[in-house]
Amino acid sequence: MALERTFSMIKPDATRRNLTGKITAKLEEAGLRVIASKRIHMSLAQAQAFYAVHKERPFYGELCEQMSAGPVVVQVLEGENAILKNREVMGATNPANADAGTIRKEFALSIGENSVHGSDAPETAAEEIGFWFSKIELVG
Ligand code: RTP
Ligand code: MG
Repeated sequence: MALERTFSMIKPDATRRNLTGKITAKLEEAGLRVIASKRIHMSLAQAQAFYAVHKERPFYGELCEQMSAGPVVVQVLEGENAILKNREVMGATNPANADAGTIRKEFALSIGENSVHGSDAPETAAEEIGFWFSKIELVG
């Protein structure tokens, strides 16, 4: 299979606890390569725009507040089957349901403060990468 790219974000609950390196190591150990990375503190408006797909969901307000409450690390990951592979390393949305060894099992605090985000399909991956990165920032 050809190399695929996906978007990943280390969320404020994880940057707050200084887990950027540990989480990135798990991604790299799974065979994913970080081809772009930056630490940002998004505004509430940016969080609302990024998560617009969830705007009708009951957790939308809380999610946007949490995502803009502290720094995040946005990354682009490259590898074979990167989208699915990243979802596997992340584990289930709710850490209580996440498999042993996954990022969320090891680090997540709750279903909301679950340490990482990862794109769920090729279309959303392209959209989310384009939301935070310009083409010249991707160094594969
Ligand atoms: P993500 O998009 O962040 O990679 O996570 P996901 O696909 O596993 O979860 P999704 O259903 O897309 O939800 C996006 C994020 O919203 C928060 N959430 N809170 N309180 C709740 O019931 C609830 N459900 C979801 C989580 O932070 C989740 O990652
Ligand atoms: Mg999702």
